[in-house]
Amino acid sequence: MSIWFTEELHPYYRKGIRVKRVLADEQTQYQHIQFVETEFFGNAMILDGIIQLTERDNIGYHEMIVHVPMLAVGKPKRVLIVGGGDGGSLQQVLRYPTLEEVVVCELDQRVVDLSREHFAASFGDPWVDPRARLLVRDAFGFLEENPGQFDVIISDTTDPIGMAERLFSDEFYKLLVRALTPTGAVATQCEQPYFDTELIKTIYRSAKALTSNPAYYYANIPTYPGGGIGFMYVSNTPWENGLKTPLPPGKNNYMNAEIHKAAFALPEFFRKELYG
Ligand code: SPD
Repeated sequence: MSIWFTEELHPYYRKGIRVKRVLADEQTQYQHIQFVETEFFGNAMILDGIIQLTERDNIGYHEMIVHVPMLAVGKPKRVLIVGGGDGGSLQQVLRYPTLEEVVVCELDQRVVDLSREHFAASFGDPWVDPRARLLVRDAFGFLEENPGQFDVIISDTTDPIGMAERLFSDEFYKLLVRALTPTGAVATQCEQPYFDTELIKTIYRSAKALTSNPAYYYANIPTYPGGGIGFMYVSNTPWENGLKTPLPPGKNNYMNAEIHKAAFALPEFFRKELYG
């Protein structure tokens, strides 16, 4: 028997992965959570019908969303992850010896619980590290209460649908930047150049009004629409500072010095749209 999971994030585009079996299927107060074992990509988490991560290709996403701002800042001590309940970004943040505390602000406790169960082979259990603090709450209120606190903020979110739409607003970006230390840096999940051009342009305009060195960068992730996803780097500290900083101890599977630099090179149509 063969089961195909088909994702339709956009009405004009579909992609599918072959599933061996369903590991979990729950409706929580916030969303429909599914964990599946796939034929090629290992275990995968699907939220409201959209693939969030798979064991095989999550590493490009998590290494790029985490290390680009962390390396730019240099010696990050306090880090906030918005969303990120699956633990993938947390695992990368914990590699930094200078880190004193990482707060993960995740809305849905079940994302954390089920990820601990089904991603243990990939992520181990990063939650047992004493530097990790889980807050099960909405990030808006937390950001409002914590100005000037974080060296790095990673916005590791779902797509801008339903409740998550606010996480792509100008108001949210203002709160992110306000919660940073003066030389701090933010990286956000910032969608796909082909499918989300207008959204990314709007976010870039917000980022440009708030900081002096924002930039968009990209990673290849086969299970995301278009085979990849982009990130918005938002900071007064240039991202290029990170090119001089060595990677933290531990193994990288996607990012290296060449990828770090090349990720900021954009296809011409999109570079013109974004930067003029
Ligand atoms: N279109 C899919 C975007 C998924 C972004 N969220 C990934 C969460 C991984 N920690």
